[in-house]
Amino acid sequence: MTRLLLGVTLERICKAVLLLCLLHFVIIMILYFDVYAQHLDFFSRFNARNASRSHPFSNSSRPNSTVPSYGPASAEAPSPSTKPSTNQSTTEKPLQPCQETPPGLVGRLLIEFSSPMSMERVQRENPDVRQGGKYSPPDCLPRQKVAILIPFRHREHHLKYWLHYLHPILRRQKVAYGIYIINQFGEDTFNRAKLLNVGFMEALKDDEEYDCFIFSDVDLIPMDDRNLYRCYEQPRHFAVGMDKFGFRLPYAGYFGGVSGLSKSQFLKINGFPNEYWGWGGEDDDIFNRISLNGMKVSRPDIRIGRYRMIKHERDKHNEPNPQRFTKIQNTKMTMKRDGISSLQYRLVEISRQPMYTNITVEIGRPPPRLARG
Ligand code: UDH
Ligand code: MN
Repeated sequence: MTRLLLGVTLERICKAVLLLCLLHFVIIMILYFDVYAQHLDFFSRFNARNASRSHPFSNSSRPNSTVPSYGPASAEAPSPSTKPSTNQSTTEKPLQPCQETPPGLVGRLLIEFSSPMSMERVQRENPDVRQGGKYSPPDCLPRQKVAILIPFRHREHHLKYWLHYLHPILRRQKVAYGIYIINQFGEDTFNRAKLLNVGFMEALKDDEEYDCFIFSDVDLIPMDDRNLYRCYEQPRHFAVGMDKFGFRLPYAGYFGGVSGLSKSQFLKINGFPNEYWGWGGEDDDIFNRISLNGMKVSRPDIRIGRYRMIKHERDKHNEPNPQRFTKIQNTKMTMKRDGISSLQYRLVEISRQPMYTNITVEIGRPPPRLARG
């Protein structure tokens, strides 16, 4: 009798322990999904990698089941400019315009920076990227030609990760693009916005068909490939939710990190300011230029516009610019004279690398400080 009772109790304890284990497992899974939702996207990453290896003309891409419904912003129509591709495949059928929503997207992506990265690996995994970091989809005609411009100095480590993640994403997005690294020559104070102005000019010299310009920091990687790298009816801010800001927009007028303007939008605001030396303020000035010229910033849904930034310390010669607060008060006055119309620089070297085009440029230094008072 006692044995029987003991048996029953033991059985119940076992069941309870099992149930607790199950509950624990479920809770862990929920937390895992909530906090590190992107980790669940292992399969999409796997598929994406397979796709990059598959034949460029093959249509048997990965299953599409990981693509959830699209947020309101991604359904937004891009600017209507249509352009025939210069890189058409040799198939007999004429190519059709690329679909508004690319069919092979995978949604959330696993982005991490702990595994080592090498340029050889990036090259090996992106055999269809042409010299200079150029690519056009082989199976459809893209509506835009996009120049991606990256302000740069001494960030080779970050660049490898950027190329590793972005080439496959852009390929899935069916973008016709070229990657330009705008490398500031010398060790004078860094000037992000002026480098981007140089990038605009030099990209157009390289290929006058570019009609869309995307400006990206080298350390920012999108966590979702539904954040489409193209130009829109209004200037676009892509980096809406960065990990360093808790995946939220830090303030309503934030325009930093990754942004995109069509050629005409960029010219309408006279490009970016050349006079912001050191860290900060230039993105707010650009936001002001956009508003002052009657345009409105467009953004992807906050759930889609998520980014990881590779952790780093502040660079040498890019200290916070103490003049930035006063300068952003004066955009209305300065934007007409300071911009693409007044840009001056000395080209040092253009070198075509397999995964990008490097443009090294001398952009001068900040004017000597005016005496205070
Ligand atoms: N950049 C360079 N080299 C430099 C400075 C800037 O390539 O020496 C480029 C690069 O593309 C970078 C972008 O300019 O991503 C923006 O500069 P940043 O990454 O320094 O700006 P962020 O706002 O960092 O990310 C501010 C300093 C954070 C210090 C944190 C200390 N814990
Ligand atoms: Mn950074």
